[in-house]
Amino acid sequence: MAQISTGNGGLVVVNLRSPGGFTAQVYTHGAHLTSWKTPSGEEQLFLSSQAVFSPPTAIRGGVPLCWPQFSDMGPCSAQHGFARNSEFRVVDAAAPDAVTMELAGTGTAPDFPHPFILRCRVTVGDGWLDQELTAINPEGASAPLRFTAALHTYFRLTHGVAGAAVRGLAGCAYLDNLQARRECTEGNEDVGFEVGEVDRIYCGAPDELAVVDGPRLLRISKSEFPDAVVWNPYIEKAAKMKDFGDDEWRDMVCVEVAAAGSGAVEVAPGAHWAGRQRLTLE
Ligand code: TA6
Repeated sequence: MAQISTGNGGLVVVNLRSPGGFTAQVYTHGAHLTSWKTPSGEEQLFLSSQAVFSPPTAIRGGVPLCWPQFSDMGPCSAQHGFARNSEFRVVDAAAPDAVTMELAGTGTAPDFPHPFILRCRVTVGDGWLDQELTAINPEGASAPLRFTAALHTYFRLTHGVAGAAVRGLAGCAYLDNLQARRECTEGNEDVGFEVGEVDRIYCGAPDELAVVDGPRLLRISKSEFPDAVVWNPYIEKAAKMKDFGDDEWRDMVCVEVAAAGSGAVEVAPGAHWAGRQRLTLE
């Protein structure tokens, strides 16, 4: 059985442990994965020291769920949709190393008038972590369920941004959010973060990527998420975010498996879609 306890801000958190002692924490607020640690306690995810644990505010760091839209790529008024601001319910915590949480909609939301069931399952293993997002269009729904999405992962850098890169994107087309989403092509095998904000949606990105953190490598494997978003806010953007320390841009990078630039996912009534990421420590 996974252990349920009271976390930051008095919020409910589910504590997972792998057979070899790796741990993870998932809050029911936003089904938000906030921590993934090695047996010796080394944190792999970035969580801002200024993060707010007060719903409906989204927690800054860990893995916010962007659904039913990534950024402004959908009908919702809220950037990244409403899943990360919503209270999920635990539907399966029978195993010590995994939890499934669920959010159901009846189609009454003004900017998303569709019934849906959204599930997030996190499993922590010895040296790896799996996260699966499943969107169900209920039987009898009158229309397809259409959404964009991302697992907006904040990775913690232990050797600073100067020694960091995202590897595996050479030749991939991307939309540059800093140039009105102008379409570009990545010329480097390693995307670095030393000269300014990076905010790019790589379309049709390879399913195998890696975060370089000095001598460390953290591998990302994705399925059913065709795209990958890479973001580091750098100095100016960091200073503008109230729930983010001015210098914290040096300690993190976001690599977000996404269904965004390649277009929306469409699920027929009675069907479902499931996107996954596996994070593996080298
Ligand atoms: O990660 C890509 C991005 O869309 C950036 O443009 C930046 O806005 C970031 O998400 C954080 O968004 P948030 O709404 O969490 O402040």
